[in-house]
Amino acid sequence: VVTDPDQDVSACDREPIRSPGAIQPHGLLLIADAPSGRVIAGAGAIEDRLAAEWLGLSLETLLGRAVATMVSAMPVGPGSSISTGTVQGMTEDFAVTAHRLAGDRIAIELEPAHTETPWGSGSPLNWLDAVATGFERTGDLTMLCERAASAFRLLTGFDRVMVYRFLDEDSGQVVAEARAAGQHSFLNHHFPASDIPKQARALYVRNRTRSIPDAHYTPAPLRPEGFEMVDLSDVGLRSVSPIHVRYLRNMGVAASASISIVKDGMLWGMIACHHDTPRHLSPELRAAAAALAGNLTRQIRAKEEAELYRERLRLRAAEDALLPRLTGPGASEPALRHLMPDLMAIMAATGFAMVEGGQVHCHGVCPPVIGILEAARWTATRSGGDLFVTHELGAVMPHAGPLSATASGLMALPLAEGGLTLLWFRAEQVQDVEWAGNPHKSMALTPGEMLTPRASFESWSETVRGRSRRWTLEEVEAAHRLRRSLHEAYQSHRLRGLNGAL
Ligand code: BLA
Repeated sequence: VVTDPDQDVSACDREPIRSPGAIQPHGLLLIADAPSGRVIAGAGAIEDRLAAEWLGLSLETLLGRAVATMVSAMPVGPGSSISTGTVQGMTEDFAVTAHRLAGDRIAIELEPAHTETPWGSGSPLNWLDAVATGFERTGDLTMLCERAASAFRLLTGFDRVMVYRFLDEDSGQVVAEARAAGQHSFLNHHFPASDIPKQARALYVRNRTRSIPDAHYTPAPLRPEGFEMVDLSDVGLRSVSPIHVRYLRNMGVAASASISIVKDGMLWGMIACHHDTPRHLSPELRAAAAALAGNLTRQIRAKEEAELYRERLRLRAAEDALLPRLTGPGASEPALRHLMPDLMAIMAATGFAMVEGGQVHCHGVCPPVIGILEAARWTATRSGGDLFVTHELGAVMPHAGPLSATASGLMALPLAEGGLTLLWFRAEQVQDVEWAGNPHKSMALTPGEMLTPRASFESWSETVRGRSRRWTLEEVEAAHRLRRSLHEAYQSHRLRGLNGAL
């Protein structure tokens, strides 16, 4: 469906975002030669906002002694950055940030300094501390993310603030949201990996905040000619990929800001902020946002670990309750059938089946009987009588096509002793989202618009076709334990009545 070569999503990973040769015009950029301290290039309305003459002048002349001294004392080597306070422009104050570039050059960013903060004249540290304590007190990951969305909305003042979490294969989902009255919701929406391409994700690990104050801006090119290829990776004013700008405009977003959530060196997610009118995240707020994201990450880790632990306990408790009924005295095939809802629930499956010889008993949403029989036969051969687990049956089992919608995920437990197979099914993830009430349905897709949340969902749907949510390690372990218990029950002939063949 993609006809415009600009919009070929596979090309997204090749978009040269590090050296766009231009900046966003809300600020000014100066590039100086470190040994001489002289300005050799620049971008933005320098003549109107800082100094009529600037090219070839020294940083000291243009920005004053204090800034020049701090810049000359910066650690050598690309990648180091330093905030050097504010300087007075012709009609406004600028916050100044310096970055070391390759080739013994220095980039100086000047951004509007004014800012409103939720701590007012109080201390940012106290404010951040109070919010972090609030994070700590939340009961689980969902509540933590909801609280984070509210806190970041309070901090940034943006109209819509979302916690965007990366999932399988770098696709993502909005897992929490705080928004102003009248803003539509993106909660639970899924997006494909290409919406935040690989090189952008890598850059957001290195630079933890990204501000795009006006999606309708005109890029300000680096001048004079010859500086187009300068690497602006660390420069916050860096001009934005035209494709992403179009995406924001198509979404009706005038300003966007993102804060990275980096866990163990990996991008866990992002706080994505939208505003209906132009809005800048000042350097002061960006620093606070990055600090808050650090606190959030620590709490995410704590909640994830607690959740894993709870999940283990839940599975163990459910098994403990189920096993005596499955294998204890009086266990029989009708009893087993009676327990099908519990067996399905314990694995968070969408369907469950018991196959015994040519007989099939089903619970929940299952594929047609003939498909179930085929899956039971095929998995038993394939796994050599062991547990078989997949989250994309269509990719491993021949002719599994018709099973895909209801059984993309399959966990098959053959109990050779009884000629009995237990099968847990998980529906295709797209199907899952549809059942939950597809949130993307409400988003209109205008003909020709390939970059909208609705189009993103289409593209996400295509990439996850035939896949279910993955089975967790804990669930697979629980299935192994179940297998051992049932096996022991067979050995001691407690389940004799279960199958005529025994
Ligand atoms: C960057 N894409 C981004 C960013 C976000 C998203 C948050 C960070 C920059 C910013 O804050 O705006 C994606 N934003 C989303 C998503 C939601 C959201 C999913 O609010 C959900 C609600 N983007 C595309 C396609 C391409 C693409 C098809 O949709 C292919 C070229 C590219 N996105 C793209 C690029 C960047 C980006 C190149 C980097 C922009 C930059 O930092 O210069």
